[in-house]
Formats: sequence, structure tokens, C-alpha cells
Amino acid sequence: TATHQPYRTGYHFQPAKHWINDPNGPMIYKGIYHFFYQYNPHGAVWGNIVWAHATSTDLVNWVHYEPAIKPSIESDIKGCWSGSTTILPGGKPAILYTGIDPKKRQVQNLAFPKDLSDPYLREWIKPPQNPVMTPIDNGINVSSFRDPTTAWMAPDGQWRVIIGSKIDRLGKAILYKSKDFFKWELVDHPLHSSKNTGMWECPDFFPVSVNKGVGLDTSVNGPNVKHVMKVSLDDKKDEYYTIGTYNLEKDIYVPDEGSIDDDSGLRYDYGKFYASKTFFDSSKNRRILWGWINESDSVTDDVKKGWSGVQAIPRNIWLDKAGKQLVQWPVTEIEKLRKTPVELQSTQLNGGSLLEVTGVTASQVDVEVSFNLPTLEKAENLNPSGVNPQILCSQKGASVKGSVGPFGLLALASKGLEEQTAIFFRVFKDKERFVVLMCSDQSRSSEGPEVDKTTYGAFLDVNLHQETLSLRSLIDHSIVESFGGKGKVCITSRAYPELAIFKKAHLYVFNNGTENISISKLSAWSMEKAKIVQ
Ligand code: DQQ
Repeated sequence: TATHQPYRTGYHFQPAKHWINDPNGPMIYKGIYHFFYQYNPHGAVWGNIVWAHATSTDLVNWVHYEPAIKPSIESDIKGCWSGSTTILPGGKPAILYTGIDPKKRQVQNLAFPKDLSDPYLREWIKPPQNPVMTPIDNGINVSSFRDPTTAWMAPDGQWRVIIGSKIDRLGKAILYKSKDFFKWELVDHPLHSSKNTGMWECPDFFPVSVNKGVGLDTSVNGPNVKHVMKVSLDDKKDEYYTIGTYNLEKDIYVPDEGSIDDDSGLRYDYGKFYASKTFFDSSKNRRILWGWINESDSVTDDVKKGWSGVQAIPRNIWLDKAGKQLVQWPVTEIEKLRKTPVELQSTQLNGGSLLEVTGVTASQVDVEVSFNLPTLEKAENLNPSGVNPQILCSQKGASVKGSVGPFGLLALASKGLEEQTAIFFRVFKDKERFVVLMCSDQSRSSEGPEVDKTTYGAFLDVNLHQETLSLRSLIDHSIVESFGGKGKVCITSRAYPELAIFKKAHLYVFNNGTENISISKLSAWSMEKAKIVQ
């Protein structure tokens, strides 16, 4: 019963039970969104991987079908791992995915819908040409060759696709090309590679529009187009992206100067978010990002609760005006689940104060707040300059008093505040500049043992003289998905409160700095449950 499942989500995507991981092959076909994901039909731990399948008309409510792809041929008999969909001319979807062969080698396979007149694409067939790419003849490491992207067509009329790989510690995106989508030829150089990053899982490569904020079909290139390369680093289980240029003459991707590949680079999400993948939604001219949120409790607890893994709310993703980073925002459809809002306008939040947001179901809520900061003179000095933001957040958690901040939200909080997940800002002075730190502090998120309570953080690029500082958090029982500065920094965290569950969860706004600030506006909506038909 529900009381035994305080951590199941109300409006995030999750199946009835068992293990889930990477989002696979998202697309829209005949007005219907398709979502596939890595799934173990037999248990709450990773294994026996198939492609589970669900469809939706709004990216909020879902209907499940039988798994679309499961082991059935020699080249996928040991597992159907991650991959992507490409819409071929004429509108026919093609899936490229990694299969594990009897010798545990990673190879790439194709799958097509059996019946294109069925908008739900319930059955998928594998052509006899499989596998269409193998590591064996090409000297590629057989256990580091996986996760094909959506293919794009270059002006020479040939398809291109990249596959994640590595040689020793050199992470790389192996490039293939094809005239007919069946016969794939290895290109003699990778699309991109980067030293000392280890295995690149689930690469993603796509164009973004400069200035327009709209999404682009994956094959688009030309003026006013930049490209994004995202990789999921197996060693760290974190993702990084760069913004750069796709040089068609050389068939290589070149990151912009200052756009860094390694672990000091930019991330979609500075918390729990992995193996993500985008697709172009041609019905609304937007690019949508899916990402897997894994658990931070123990494997024993996963087995006990009978499930593991959730998908993040799909996010619209586009290039920020300044062109130096991406911006993400939950798809607007999720707002359909909002009930009547509770609102606060121009409310003083003096140093050291705490304000409860009442009248909402705090365990299942969407909250947006913006702050006015009248005085910045007293901001603490950033010391040392160049400090890692995540480390700074763990040293200066929500309970460490400051001057301008920490201020923000206490989510999934118990009445006595024994438990709380704090999402907050803290303003520093770095020479002549003001620097905003955004943190998600899980250190007090649960009284339970054996929970990973790592604190996350990042610097937020906002001009405090021109903009108010805003925060939105999607709180859903064991998930807190936060968007700072209108989506410039995203942090997703897990919390497993023991006290602050269901009706015993509370939501607060707090200011633990000495400087007074004010809330310019706060809106909080209890969220309806999404319908997920299993
Ligand atoms: N998960 C899949 C792989 C991928 C990894 C296997 C990333 O294809 O590299 O379930 O989480």
C-alpha cells in the first residue's frame, strides 16, 4: 500500500516496479510521444536489459506496452542496451541500439516498426542485416563501443552517427557514415575525443539555434547554428557538455574556446541525472531532454521497495542568449497537473527568518519563488577565488550562517526540521564581481542510515543588478528537481525522509543570512498525480 511506499513519485515517470535506467530512443510519431527505457523485467537491480515502451500525447500521462526490443537474435542475445531513434525520409522511425552478443561484445543493431499505420508502434522487427556495426574488424575495444546517437544527414546526402568509446583514458565519439542506413562505414577519425575522460557513454550531438530559443532537427546546420556535444562519463557517473561548431569539411566537432570537456565543464544537471538524451519535437519546434535519476539509497533498500530509478521531468532545452551555456525548463505540459496556487507577494524575509508555505501538499508540489536582494555590500568574500562550487556548498550548507544568504527553500521538511532538503543561494564577492552559488543540501534529508547525502552545487551566471534571483523546485516525494535563474543551473537530488512523508512533509522559505531580503513573488501548486498505465 501507499503508506509503505513513501518514495514513489506522483508525477515523475516510473513503471510499477523493477529496475529502470537510461532513457532510449525518445521521439514523436504521428502526434504521439514515444518513450523507451532500459528495464529489467525481473527485478530491482540492473540486469536482463530490454527496451520498455510507453507512449503519451502530453509527456505527462503515459500508457505502457510490451517491451519494444528484447533479446532475440545472436547480436543482442545478452542484452539490448541504449540507443536512439532517427526519423528517416518519409517519416519512418529507425532505432539504432547496442546489442550484447554471445561473447559479450558490444555491436550496433537496427530495429524498425512492424506496422507504420499503428501510431503506437507496438511491434518492432530486426532486419537480417544485424549487426550493422561491429568492433571486431576495426580494432575497437569490444566492451567500449556503445550507445549510438540519433543520426543526422550531412550535405553529401550521407547519414552520420556517433558511438561512445575510449582508448585507455581517451574518451571518444566514433563516427560512422552510411548511404542507406544499413551499410555503415567507419570514418577514419572520431567526431570528437578528449583526453583523460574515460569511457563516453550515451553521447548526444545536436544543433542549437543562436538567439531564437527554438529547437532544430538533428540534421540542421549553417549560419546561426551552434552544436552541442554531451557525454556521460562512466567513471564519474556525471555528464558534461560543450558548445561548439560542427565543421562539415573535416567532419569534426570543435568546442568553442573556453568550452571545456572535462570535469570543470558545464553540466545539464549538477545533481543526479545521467545517460540523458534529447530529441527534436517537430510538433512544437523544441528540443526535449530526458534524463535518468537513479536512487541514492542502498541496493538492499531498492530490493525491499521493489523498484529503482525514475526519469526526470522532460525539459525543453535551448541555447542561452549569451551563447555560452544551455538553459532548461520543464515542459509546460507538466503545469496541467498544478492545482490552485498558494501565492505570496512582496514579503519581507529578514535575516534569520523562516516562513512556512501552508495550504499545499508539500510532498508533491511545484514551487516558484523570486527574491529581491536590496544590499550586496556585505556579501562574503569568495575564498579562495576559483573554489569548486560543490565543495563550497558542502562546507557552507544551509545551516551555516552567512551575510547575503543562504536563503531559499526547505523541501520535504519535518515539522521540527529534523529532516529537510535545502535548495538555496548564497552571494559572494569575488574582487569586483558578485558570484551566486546555488546549492542542494541533502545532509539532513533523512534520518535513515545508508543514504547517500552528498550535497550538490554550482555557480549561477546571473547579473544581480538586472535580474531578480529565481528558483523553481519540483518536489515529488523522494525527488527535488530544482531550476535556478530560470533554468541556467539545474540540480536534481534524491531524499528519503522518514518523518517528512505524505501529509507530514512541510515546505518553508528561509533566510539564514544576516542581511534582510524579500520575496518578490512565490507561487506553489500542489500537483495532481500523473496517470501512468502499466
Ligand atoms: N547503460 C546502458 C549502456 C550505457 C549505460 C546499459 C549508461 O548502454 O552505456 O544499461 O548508463
